[in-house]
Amino acid sequence: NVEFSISDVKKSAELEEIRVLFLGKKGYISQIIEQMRNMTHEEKRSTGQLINILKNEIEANLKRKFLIISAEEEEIRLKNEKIDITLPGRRISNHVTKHPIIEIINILKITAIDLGFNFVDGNEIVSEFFNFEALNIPQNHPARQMQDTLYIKNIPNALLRTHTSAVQVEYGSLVPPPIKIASVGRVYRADEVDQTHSPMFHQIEMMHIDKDISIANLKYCCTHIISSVFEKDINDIIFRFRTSYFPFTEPSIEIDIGCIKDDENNIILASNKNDVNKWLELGGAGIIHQKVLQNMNINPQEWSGFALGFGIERMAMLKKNITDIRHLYEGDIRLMKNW
Ligand code: FA5
Repeated sequence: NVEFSISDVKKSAELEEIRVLFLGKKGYISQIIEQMRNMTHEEKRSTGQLINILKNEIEANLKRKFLIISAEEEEIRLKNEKIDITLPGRRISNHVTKHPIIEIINILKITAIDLGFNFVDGNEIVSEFFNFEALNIPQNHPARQMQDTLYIKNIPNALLRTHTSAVQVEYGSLVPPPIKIASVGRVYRADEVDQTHSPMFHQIEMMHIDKDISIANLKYCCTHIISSVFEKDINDIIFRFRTSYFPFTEPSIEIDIGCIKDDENNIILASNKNDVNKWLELGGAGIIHQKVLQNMNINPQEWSGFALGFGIERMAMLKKNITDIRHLYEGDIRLMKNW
């Protein structure tokens, strides 16, 4: 009878029910023991032996069955938990993209390396000498005034570089020509903050000093960079070279990108010259001034060079249709969405 009911069992929980039914406090075995109260000494002895055998037998059967059932149950559980590695993956998030500034910097790095420039690092805290004097910016120049430049308190002559041009003169005074270097980094100015101006922004600087460097080399370099950054044929981008003035280059030019500014102040790249109603200044450049070459101990009779400095935020804004430079620093995840 016992064996019959145990062999029918399918679940380990049912086995426990059977155990309680036979071996539990109020189970069959206990009931038999209860009835033994009225037996003679001899009867008690023989019945007790039988009960022990029966009890052991039941326990052994339960155990055997439990081992079989639990193995089966384990197999079913593993089968259900099996992972189907052929299922397609779940898309995690399309918010995980590069910050627009990093994206532009990466393009600039690849492009500059393609053009044969080597990247060098510069410090963000520099001496007045490398930020200004070595670049032929005299003491009384407007850029030297306190409202434009952030000086380091208590350290005489130390300031936060106002442009990456500080890197090139320092490098040029350490390494003899030919020199072909580029540098990317943060620069700081006590500028009035507006849609296109931030007190901290990024620049890329490129400097090429060699025999017979001319403005043609500079123009080629500028157009190649603009074309790479906006991922367009240069003929499909409206831009202009405009004569300008920098104390450290002569002649000096600035590069403007033709844009359309709409009623809501959005600034977007123009694809037709006639649509341009706003020229956005991207950067400055020029043929390195003789005095600056001399400051780097380079003989202007023998060597010539060009230098350029582009604003990276402006490129990011135009490429990604970001209407306000401040959006680039707000840490709003929507800035990265779908880019
Ligand atoms: C310079 O900083 C020169 N050092 C560039 C240069 C290098 C000229 C080598 C000649 C030879 P400028 O101050 O114009 O020039 O700044 C260069 C670019 O930085 C600007 O065209 C603009 O794109 C960007 N820029 C300037 N000020 C800000 C600002 N406050 N916020 C964001 N971008 C700025």
